[in-house]
Amino acid sequence: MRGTNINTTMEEYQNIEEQEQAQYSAANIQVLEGLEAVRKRPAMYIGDISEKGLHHLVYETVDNSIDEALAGFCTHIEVTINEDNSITVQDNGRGIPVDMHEKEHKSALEVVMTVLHAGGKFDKGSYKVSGGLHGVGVSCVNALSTKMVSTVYRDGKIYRQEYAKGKPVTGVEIVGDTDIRGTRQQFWPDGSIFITTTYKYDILANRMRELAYLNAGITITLTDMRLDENEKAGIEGVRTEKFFSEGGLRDFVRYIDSSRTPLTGDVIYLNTEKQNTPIEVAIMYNTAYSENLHSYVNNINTIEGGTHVAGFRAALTRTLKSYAEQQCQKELEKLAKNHVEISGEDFREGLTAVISVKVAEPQFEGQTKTKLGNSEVSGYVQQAVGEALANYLEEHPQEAKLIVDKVILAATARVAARKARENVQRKSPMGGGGLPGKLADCSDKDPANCEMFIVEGDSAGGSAKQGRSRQFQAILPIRGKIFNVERVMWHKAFEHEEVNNIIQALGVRFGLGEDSKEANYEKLRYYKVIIMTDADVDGSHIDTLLMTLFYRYMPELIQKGHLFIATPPLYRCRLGKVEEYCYTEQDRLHFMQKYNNGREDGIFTQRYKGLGEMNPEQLWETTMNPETRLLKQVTIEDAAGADYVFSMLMGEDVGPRREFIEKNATFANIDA
Ligand code: 0RA
Repeated sequence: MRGTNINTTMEEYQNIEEQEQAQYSAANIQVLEGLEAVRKRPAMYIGDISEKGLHHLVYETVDNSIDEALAGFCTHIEVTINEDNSITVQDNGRGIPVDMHEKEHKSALEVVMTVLHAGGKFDKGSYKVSGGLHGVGVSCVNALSTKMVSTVYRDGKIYRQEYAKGKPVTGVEIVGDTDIRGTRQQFWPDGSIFITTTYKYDILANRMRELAYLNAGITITLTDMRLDENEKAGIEGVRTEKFFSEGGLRDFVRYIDSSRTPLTGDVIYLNTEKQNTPIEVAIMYNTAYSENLHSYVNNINTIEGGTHVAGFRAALTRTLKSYAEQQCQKELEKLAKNHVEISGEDFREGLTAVISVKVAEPQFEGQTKTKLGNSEVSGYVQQAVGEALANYLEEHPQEAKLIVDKVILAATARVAARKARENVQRKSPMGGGGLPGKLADCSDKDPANCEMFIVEGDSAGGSAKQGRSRQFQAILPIRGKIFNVERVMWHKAFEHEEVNNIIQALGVRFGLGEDSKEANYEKLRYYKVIIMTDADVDGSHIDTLLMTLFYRYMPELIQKGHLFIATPPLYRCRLGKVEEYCYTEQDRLHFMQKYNNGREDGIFTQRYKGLGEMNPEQLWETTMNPETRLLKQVTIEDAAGADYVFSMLMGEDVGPRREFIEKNATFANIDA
């Protein structure tokens, strides 16, 4: 799904400054591959053709401007979602060169826009470090757009070229004079290629925010011109946000942790370079229990980690351990007496950290190509973090003591957790303890065919049991609110009956940190795990609690795409012979508009307050039948964003939580 796009060699990287001075010319661009391939197999180039791929078009375009900024020539990037769902990205860089390309006999602009991989990154004279996820270049964006217009402001002139499906429909024309510099790209994604062409403001905003934190000093603005979309978000008129960070990753960890209580006063921060590899790290300890480690290589979120993360972990463990051995001997002796040994993960409980490295020739590995493979980077990061952390501990003895105490507590709790978990596992399916009594299992035994609904409440559970297909749908009713994983140490989970039932029914153990290997995902008994709750505030709260539980304790269940949320309807609307289920307030208004000139009267509206109000047939028809239902898949596209949201939703502060739920509610405010 992800590729590399850093094609400068290390040697070139070391000479950036000289290169910046080297006169770039069109001859530097090499030609590799045609664009027809992109339209034929779009997924190969941009990952997929869903909403995700659609948004990647923007990232790819913005990355080119980020590169120009990293090269030192651009300070502002403006991203606009236009009223017709086209996207405009404009920067104040040098402008893409428009001179003639020697080999191609075309302008450099045209080559960049119409030839795959001709981004100026294969050439000797230019420097590229920002990474589009696929690194395929803006020509891919062009190929996948019905129309694209490039405008270059350079040398007092405005140059313009227009394309359709990647092919030029005009030459590079001079269309006016200007006293600004920069590049403006506008594209209209091809609806015959993408499943959807409607951009989501929040998805773009999260990535632009992330880019602003990762590249301190660059101003990125995001503007949404679509009045109807803005209105849905409760915003009148044009929506616009400015993302700018002076503190870089320091600000990023503060943002991620804004709903958590800091353990120590300030952020531990380093921004350095080892062997010409820029390394930036920000670390903050909080009083909670989860580990939130976010890592980036060339602005790409390395979800699977890699050598830079390994180096970070090694430095953290080694430095804190050696500090504790020197300064906290008494405490360590006490631990040893109780047969508790500190392990790596204990150093990371309540840790929020962001690591960002820029690697000249990154090797990406792993299932999703988001794992850094370059072995040399591990040592660089370990050295940089080790030095900075040792200095910090030396200079902040009080904070150091707080951190060591927390590590000791974590180790003690972990040993307790193991005992508690071993108790549970003895009762697990593989341990011969059988399935939970509350589970109504399905008859098919092939996990690939099977689904398990986690249903809130016994009455809804009853309807679901009657309405389901016994063959492939299992029902696990749970009662009331399950516990909040953000606020307890993780072994406490095993004291909860509902949590134990879920573990036993799924057949998968929880795995965390070093224990994550123990999470035996190959034993998963259902490939679809579907959370089904009432379409109201309580229901969405339970959704969140369950999602957090899986996010923290079974992250691979989400990463592998097994977790879903069911969408029950809010209303059944009938007028004469037409009858429709409405899943949102908008659906209902739409029904009124379509069949009754927007009038509420003469329409029969049944409002469902909960799943329990539907009879089993209705529940099957609207929410459970794979032919007609709407399932939302839970994904972790944006792990830092998810961390922020989960800690905010689960944290002690009620205000932001209420605000978020109200803002993001898809349910009508029927019980407010
Ligand atoms: C290579 C050389 C030069 C500019 C760029 C790339 C460039 C590309 C993009 C893509 C989006 N915005 C951009 N801004 C600049 C110019 C070299 C020169 O002027 O000497």
